[in-house]
Amino acid sequence: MTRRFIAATAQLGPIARDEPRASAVARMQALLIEAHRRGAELVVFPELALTTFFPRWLIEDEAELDAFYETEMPNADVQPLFDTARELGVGFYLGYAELVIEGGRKRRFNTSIFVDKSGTILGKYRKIHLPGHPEYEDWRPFQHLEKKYFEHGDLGFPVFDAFGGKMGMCLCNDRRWPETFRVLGLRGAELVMLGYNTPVHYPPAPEHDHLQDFHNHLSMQAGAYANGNWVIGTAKAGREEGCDLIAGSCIIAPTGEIVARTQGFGDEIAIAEIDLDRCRELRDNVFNFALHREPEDYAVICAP
Ligand code: CDT
Repeated sequence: MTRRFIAATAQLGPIARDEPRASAVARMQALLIEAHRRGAELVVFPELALTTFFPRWLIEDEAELDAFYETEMPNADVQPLFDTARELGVGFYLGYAELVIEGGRKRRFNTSIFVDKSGTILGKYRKIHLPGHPEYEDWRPFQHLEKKYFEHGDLGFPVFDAFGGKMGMCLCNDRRWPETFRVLGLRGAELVMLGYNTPVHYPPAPEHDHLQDFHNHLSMQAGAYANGNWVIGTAKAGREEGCDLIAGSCIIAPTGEIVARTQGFGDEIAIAEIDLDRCRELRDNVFNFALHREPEDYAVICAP
């Protein structure tokens, strides 16, 4: 089986608070059709791609909050994206807010799925590194309430087989943690897909605002290089409900080089050919884990 294919990062511009899911889905269908026209067999959409980034607000009304979550996947709103992808034979990664009832209580996760070319959900990931704060903080110009609205993901960092290789997923803040990529790398991931919503303004350390794009690419390029895997990172970008989100969606080779990236802040794709065999350039050499890792000296990393 060939281990070469064309992939696309499918960046979304802002999604308004009152924008129906059908509109977000139609925008993603258009991107997927364009990606397919340019030869792509795999498309990566952003984190929380069906709605606005609602953790920027304190939402006290439970029904209002619940309306941002999906209780089944696919559902009637998202089915058209599944149908188009299956008809065109394109696999995709999609981030969304997930609400499940377990043991009689609501559980909320920041989730991503990977859907193969036949429309089957092959993999699911629930975000592990939840940034922000658990309660309303009135000094902030906008909130980042992921710690209030989501539970810590309970699926670990799973790796699954697709496109002739091993695939992994993570979400946004996870990319800043080397452990994310190393755990996926130790499990053999050759391509890591991730979506992000990253505000330009970081209220606790505004002196870093001008570094947001740099830190975004630094994290993903380091994750690719130090583990010898491809990375596709996709933004929800632009001025969303008055909050500026970075763009810079990209495809990164195992060498750490950005081989494709978006140019603007709106709906846009960038494509590149992925050759999974290129992972060996790193994995057989400088990052040959079996030969060169020294785990007996790393114990502190796993201590709580
Ligand atoms: N969505 C997400 O994880 N965003 C964070 C924002 C910075 S931390 C408040 C990120 O790591 O990009």
